Amino acid sequence: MQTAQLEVNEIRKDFPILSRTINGKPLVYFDNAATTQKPFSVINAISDYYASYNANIHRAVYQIAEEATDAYEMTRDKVCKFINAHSREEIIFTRNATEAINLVAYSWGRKVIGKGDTIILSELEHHSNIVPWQMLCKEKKAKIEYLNVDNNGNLDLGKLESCIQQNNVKLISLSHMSNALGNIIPIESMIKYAHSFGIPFFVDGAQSVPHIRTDVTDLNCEFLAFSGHKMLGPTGVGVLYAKKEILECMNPFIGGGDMIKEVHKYETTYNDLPYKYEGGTPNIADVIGFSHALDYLNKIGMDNIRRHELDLTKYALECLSSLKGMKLYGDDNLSRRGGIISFNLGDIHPHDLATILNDNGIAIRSGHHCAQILMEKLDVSATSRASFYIYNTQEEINIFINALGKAIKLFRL
Ligand code: ALA
Repeated sequence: MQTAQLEVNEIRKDFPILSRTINGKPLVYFDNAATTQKPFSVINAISDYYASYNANIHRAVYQIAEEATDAYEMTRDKVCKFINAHSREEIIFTRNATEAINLVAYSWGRKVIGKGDTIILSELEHHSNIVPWQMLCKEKKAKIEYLNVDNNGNLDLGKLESCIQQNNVKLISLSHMSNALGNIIPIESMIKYAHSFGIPFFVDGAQSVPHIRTDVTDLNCEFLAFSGHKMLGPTGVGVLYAKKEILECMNPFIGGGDMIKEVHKYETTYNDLPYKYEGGTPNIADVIGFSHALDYLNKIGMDNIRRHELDLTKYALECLSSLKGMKLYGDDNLSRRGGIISFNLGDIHPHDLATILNDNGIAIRSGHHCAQILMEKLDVSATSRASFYIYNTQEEINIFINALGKAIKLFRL
């Protein structure tokens, strides 16, 4: 992996929010696993659309409608290239990764999953990669089997073989990177293994695609979901990648305008891919904004982003582990982690800790991180979570450690 040091000080100038102060202190934004900040290029692209060529897409022949259609469709081409899909027909815009998973559970799942079938998930999953499958399985009288994790959140891969042999497994759906712990799952080998039994594989890439180079042609997964807002883009834009032959066989998710070819009184024929899955006026402005987020990430380079986040994570873990009362969660092996650190400090409740950090200008997430099954497994109700991105620095980690030191004193740990 050829990597270059990020010019973080230059990068920071592109993000207006980073010059804000909170409680008189510079904002230290460490909640990037929840959503990332947006550069000027993304913000400006959205207002430029509304100011200069706001029109609906795919419908009209006048100039601004064509400009809007071109800009929207150009984003699809960029996404296709970004994840190295075979064709733009395999890229469906949704509201977020959650909607992409629900789309597959609804349109593919209701066709393929039947009574007694099994879907394999893991105890690491975000609620978005659990609840849609539970809803499907309840309706179809199918079942879910969970791959267990150990106390560091590492998957017990031994169970996979027996689970496949003992059940009629129709799908394996796993997040590539845990949103709660940052653990990275060996999906490359797991996809190959699943395929050796003819089982399709869904990758929840909400936390991985923004941080790790993702190549769906290499991975050969059937499905991949991710969200634009976790990778510098606006909220309200998600992506479903699915293999073309699968998308062709699925039923539509949302019925309405744009997803049809012809509508008659009692019958409708559906539009070609990818439009068949994009009923109604889409989120045009934000899809266009997302295109500029992809440009920004491409300019920096995904391998450089990964390197930067590993450096920050290594430094933060070293500093955190020297603090009194610190309990760190997640994989001990740095190369199997992303830039997410979950921890508890003595018996300070994570919400209290997050409040103290906020007093110092620092934004972290506290709570169950939409991963209650994992929290139960770790025997905690909540953790504090710091998560990094391209604009974060070692100096910010020092400010964070300093603030944690104040909390230690305040709570007399
Ligand atoms: N999935 C987002 C998170 O982990 C919201 O915070």
